[in-house]
Amino acid sequence: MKQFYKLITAFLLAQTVGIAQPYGNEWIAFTSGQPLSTQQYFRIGIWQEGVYRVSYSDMQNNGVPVTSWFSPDRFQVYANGKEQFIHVADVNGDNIFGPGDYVEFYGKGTDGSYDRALYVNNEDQPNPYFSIYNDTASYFLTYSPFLLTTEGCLC
Ligand SMILES: [Ca+2]
Repeated sequence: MKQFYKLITAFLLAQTVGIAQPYGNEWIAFTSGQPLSTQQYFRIGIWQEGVYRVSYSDMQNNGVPVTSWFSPDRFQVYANGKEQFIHVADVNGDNIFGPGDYVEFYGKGTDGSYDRALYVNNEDQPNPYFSIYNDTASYFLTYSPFLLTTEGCLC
């Protein structure tokens, strides 16, 4: 009977450890206990290094609900699970994200860092600076329902 309890305990511990593993989507804003995010995320494919500008009209033409995304200090851009530094230009200074305003961020395409895990020996990777699967990195534009500080924390 002791063996049975040990087996059950080991099984429960294994499940607890399995649940505690990160999924890699911790950067997505979920409400506790809800399967869907509370925020909308719009993917921007980036394949070349540079500074990118996403204007009000770009957003409007691609289905971003800019009429409800009106506060310039709530935009966020994520890449590889990390929030990126952005510049939000409120051209007319009315503190409303509207026509003529834009969001800028630095972006670059993929490199071989995610491919590295596929090789037993790192030196077997053909080129560490390029992915053999995809040259386009995914950046995600979102709008926080909360007011953000300059450090990106929720207030
Ligand atoms: Ca404005």
